[in-house]
Amino acid sequence: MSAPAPERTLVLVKPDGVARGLVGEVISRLEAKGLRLVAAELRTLTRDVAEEHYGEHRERPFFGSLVDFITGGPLLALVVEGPRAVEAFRALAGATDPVTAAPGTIRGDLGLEVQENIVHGSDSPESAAREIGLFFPGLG
Ligand code: RTP
Ligand code: MG
Repeated sequence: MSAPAPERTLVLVKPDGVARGLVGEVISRLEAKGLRLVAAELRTLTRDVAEEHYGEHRERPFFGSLVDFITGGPLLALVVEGPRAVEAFRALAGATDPVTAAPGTIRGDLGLEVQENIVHGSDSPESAAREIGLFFPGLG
């Protein structure tokens, strides 16, 4: 049986992760897993981009706070590639709430706050295509 075709996902090291100096830790974990970096850029999001990125949560009570947080400082945007990269990175990241995320995951090992949960990873190949287009419009 042949290996699945490589897939891409958008990973963000959120502003809390950058401020805490966890960029190297996150990149080490995904590279050790076998995922490969395709693009990387440190940037501070505009509210327009943040609201589009998290548009699915527009009606949620935490939306305003989430946009404040994600635009509140520089984040590291990464495009990562590998077999089943979307699922592979979500498994590395762990559950949304770091308190209940499994030990061994990025959130489970490194976080305590549901909003400041260090990383984002696209939740499906369709989301990945949309998010990569938003963050890196020049990418193939
Ligand atoms: P992400 O999109 O950032 O990868 O996280 P996720 O799929 O695990 O979780 P999602 O439900 O998409 O939530 C997006 C981000 O919103 C913040 N959040 N805050 N205050 C709250 O109850 C709450 N719930 C979610 C987190 O930063 C979460 O990652
Ligand atoms: Mg999500």
